[in-house]
Amino acid sequence: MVETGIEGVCYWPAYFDASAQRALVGAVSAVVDAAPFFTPRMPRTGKPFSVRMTNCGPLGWVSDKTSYRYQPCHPETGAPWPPMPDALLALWDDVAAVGAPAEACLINHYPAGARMGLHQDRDEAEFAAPVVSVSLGDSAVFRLGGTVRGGKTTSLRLKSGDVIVFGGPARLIYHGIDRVLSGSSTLLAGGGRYNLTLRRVTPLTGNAAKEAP
Ligand code: MD3
Ligand code: FE
Repeated sequence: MVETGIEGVCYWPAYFDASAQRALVGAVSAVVDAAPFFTPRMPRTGKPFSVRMTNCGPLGWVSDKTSYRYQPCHPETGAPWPPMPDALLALWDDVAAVGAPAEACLINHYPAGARMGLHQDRDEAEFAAPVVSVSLGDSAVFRLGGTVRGGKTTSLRLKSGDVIVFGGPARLIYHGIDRVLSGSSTLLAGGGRYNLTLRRVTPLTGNAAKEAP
């Protein structure tokens, strides 16, 4: 683990080696076969995101003209999200330090040119649990700010196999992806980048609530 100088942000460069990355891509492909990528849209305006999304686990994040929300089924097929791969449950157990499993894994696909503007993640009902991010494929220029919009920001290059955890005071920071560096990895056959984010969505209860950091 590497210190980032930002309280609550833990960074594991190359947490997954090349063979573990290939296994994860296989697991993501199986998820995508069952739950195809959809194009999320901004609430109200309906403007499409440049990032495509799908999910696995009991709950998945979706966004359409109505709202941002978590739901148990795919917005287009109506099928329940596929189960979370064991490797991701094991990652959560290793790095999240909360006594309850991840409930949602959002899979973002960045084709060449896609980006994600600065935002906070606040659609979960539990901010005591961290968000755990895994990067696969092309490297990305990741921007992190503070908990208020308009503050100072720093940037970090996330590479394939990197894991970064946002907990405690960092759980509600502004963050986004400025750009993806096309051709920086050969992991994904079609190029581009995947980002997997593991989250707790519903409130921690019992011992998990008492023991959360
Ligand atoms: C800091 N994803 O899915 S990963 C997102 O690379 C999202 O696709 C980006 O922002 C991506 O919401 C950034 C790093 C990340 C993810 C979630 C966070 C940083 C975070 C939640 C809270 C604070
Ligand atoms: Fe986010």
